[in-house]
Amino acid sequence: MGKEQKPVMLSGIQPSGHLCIGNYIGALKNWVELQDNYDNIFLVVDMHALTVPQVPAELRKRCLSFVAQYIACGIDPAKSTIVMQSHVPQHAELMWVLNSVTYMGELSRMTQFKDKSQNQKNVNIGLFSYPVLMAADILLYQTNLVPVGADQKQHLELARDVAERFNNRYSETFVVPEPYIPKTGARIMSLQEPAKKMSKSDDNLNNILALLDSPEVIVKKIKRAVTDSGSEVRYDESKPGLSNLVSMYSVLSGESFEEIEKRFSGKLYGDFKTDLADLVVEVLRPVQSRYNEIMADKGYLEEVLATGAQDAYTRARKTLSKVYRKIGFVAPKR
Ligand code: ATP
Ligand code: LTN
Repeated sequence: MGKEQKPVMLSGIQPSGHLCIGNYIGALKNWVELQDNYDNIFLVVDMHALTVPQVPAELRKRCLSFVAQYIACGIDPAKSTIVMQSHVPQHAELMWVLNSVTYMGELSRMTQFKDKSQNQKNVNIGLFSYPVLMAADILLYQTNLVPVGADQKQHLELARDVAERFNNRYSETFVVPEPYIPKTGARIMSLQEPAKKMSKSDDNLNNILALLDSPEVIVKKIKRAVTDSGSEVRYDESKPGLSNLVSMYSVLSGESFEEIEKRFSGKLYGDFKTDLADLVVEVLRPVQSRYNEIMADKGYLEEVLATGAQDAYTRARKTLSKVYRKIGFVAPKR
């Protein structure tokens, strides 16, 4: 089957903080596993990252580092188009059109907006309209499948609603995308505060396992991870700290909860944590060594991004021209 005949899969991550095991389990790992069956676009959404404060020089470095980490995790530029969002101006252009088919009420209900705007004196408009830009990212490429963690489900529903509304108002234009949310690991929790989600921008680095953490740091963080009272290693929703570690173990080893319970029956939390740390270190070892190789060759990264931008630009232009025609804009004479 030619690349163009496969259904389109698209996803993206904001270049903020440190890519972490939550991002890997909830998103990146699934991108890699699904990439052979789809026509793929993976974005580094630098424009979304502007909605929270950034130091320009650090943002620039982080954007390239994220591209290298995508590839190091197994995204193959020969099979997948890797795109820096700001390299394709149609994302912002389509967003503007979609702003006019999105309601204030819908955006006010987004839990990510409520969380991120909480306790802030001046909330920027970008934070509010963030899901409209995400809808534009998805709809621009006629995406069929969007693999994300559970926290993005609501944003994806909005993208579907906006697509359907546009299609109803102006006739069939956009594919209505489906989410892909993994059964286990869709919401990896913080190591120290298991009631909240692990987030790559968390100021407390003890809450996250970063993909680039050294083996020593990983061992230390897992050893210190909050577990609940008791001694039996098992998945139990009333024990969020332990269950979070069991979920991580399950996804990374491919073993079911029952198999893990059997394997650690009669053993202590400490034994389980030691094995989990070994597992995480082994999963991340090849990722880190590939990452170091890729980062040593900046020319390669630039080439991947140039190819990605070119491919994405051509596709994005096609959708945007169609949108402009449907809404009644006059086409420029070429
Ligand atoms: P930030 O703290 O910078 O807002 P984040 O860690 O929440 O970042 P995003 O850029 O919002 O990460 O998300 C990137 C992808 O990783 C999304 O698909 C998201 O659903 C997924 N993801 C984020 N955190 C987790 C988590 N704790 N468990 C599973 N998936 C996650
Ligand atoms: N909002 C997403 C990142 C994102 C995204 C996308 C995910 C931006 N555009 C398109 C999937 C498809 C987040 O994870 N915070």
